[in-house]
Parts: sequence; C-alpha cells; structure tokens
Amino acid sequence: MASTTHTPLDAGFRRHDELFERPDRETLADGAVLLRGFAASETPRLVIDLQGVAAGSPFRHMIVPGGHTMSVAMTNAGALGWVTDRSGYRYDPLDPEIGRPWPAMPESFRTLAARAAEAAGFPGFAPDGCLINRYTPGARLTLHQDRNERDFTQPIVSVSLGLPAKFLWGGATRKDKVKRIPLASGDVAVWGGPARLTFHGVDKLAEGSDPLTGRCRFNLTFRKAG
Ligand code: MD3
Ligand code: FE
Repeated sequence: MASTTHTPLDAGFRRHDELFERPDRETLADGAVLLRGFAASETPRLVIDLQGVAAGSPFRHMIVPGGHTMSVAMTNAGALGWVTDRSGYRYDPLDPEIGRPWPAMPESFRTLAARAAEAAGFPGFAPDGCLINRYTPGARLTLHQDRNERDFTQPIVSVSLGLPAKFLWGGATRKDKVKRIPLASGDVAVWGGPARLTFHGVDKLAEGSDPLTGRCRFNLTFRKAG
C-alpha cells in the first residue's frame, strides 16, 4: 500500500509539470490531445489563406444521404476533398461544384498541421486534404465518426478559428455519454490512436462576433485520406 500512496512530494511534482512544463496540453483520451492556443499567433494568416481557398472553391451547404442540407458550410484544400451528396460520403480529387481540383493546401496550413501532430506524438504527419467548416450562429454538427479515410493509424488535426464553440466528445458508440469541451480561436486538437474513431460533434453555435472572423467560426481538419 505504501508504494501507491501519493505523498505531498508527488503532488508537488505534478503541480510543477502542469504549471511549467505543459501548461497548454490536455489529454482528453489515449491519443487525443488538446493544445490550447497552439495556433493563436497564426490565426490572421490562417484566415487570410482560408479566404484564398474559398475564392477558388466557395463554401457550400452539402446534402447528406438522407436528403437534409447541412447547417455547416464546407470547402476543401489539397489533393482530396471530403464531400457528401445524396449518394453518400467520399473523398474526391475534384470539387464537384466546378469540376476542377480543389485549391492547393496553403503552406501555412501544412506546416501548422505537421507541427501540431509532432507536438502530440505523431511525427511526419503529411495531410493530403483539409476540410474547412464554416459555422454561423445556429449551425451545428451532429454526433458522427470520421471513417472515410483509408488509414485510421493516421491522426486528424483540427484547428478552431473565430467564434468559440462547445465540442461534443463521446465514446466508441453513439450511445456513450458525451462531454462538452469549450474550444476557442487558436485551439488545436490532435485525434489519433485509440481515440481516432470516437463519436464527436459540435453543439449549436451561439450568437456572437469575433474581431477576426465576424459572426463566424471556422474549423480546419487535416486528414491523410488516401
Ligand atoms: C475526434 N469537425 O469536420 S473538429 C469534422 O469543429 C468535424 O468542425 C468539427 O468533426 C468541427 O469531421 C470538430 C474535431 C474532430 C475532428 C475529427 C475527429 C474530432 C475528432 C476524428 C476522430 C475523433
Ligand atoms: Fe468529424
């Protein structure tokens, strides 16, 4: 028993780690790491670059196989873009709205995704697609898994920009209890390992205005899809 008793000394070391070593790193589950403020200094560049992407492939409200239109508007950058229509979900090398490849992934996106993945223990992350979600107040993303990618050993890196949101973090099945995690502009999360197929979503976006994005939240998700 004595060997497992936590002494005041243990508590002191733990407090030291939290305060001085990794103050902005939060482990949500095995393989899921939240890096609060990791992209904070880069948010203006990221928003300018995502507007450049949207100038080539505009945001659109896609239709899910059941026939409903998503409240979140989406576009993509990189070689493969996630799309949904009445026939199902897929990664497509062409933007179906314009019949041309998606805009190239901006350098600012690629390097941020790789740095965040490395910080979370996934060195060498080379995403081939970035899905860009745009939320306005009232928009939400219902609980789902990301399972259209080929290799689930590859993590997904997500970056929040603009208005804050409540992220819904569930479990391995749809019925598992859901935790609500506040996400702010500049927060980055890396979802890998055993957490990769966790059910997740985003609660209805609250009304608000952000100095950088206005009445908007953007989320970038970097994927190795192919
Ligand atoms: C956990 N986007 O685009 S990012 C999505 O804020 C998506 O727009 C949300 O879910 C958003 O698919 C949440 C966080 C996220 C992304 C992928 C995950 C969490 C994940 C994959 C596995 C586990
Ligand atoms: Fe998702």
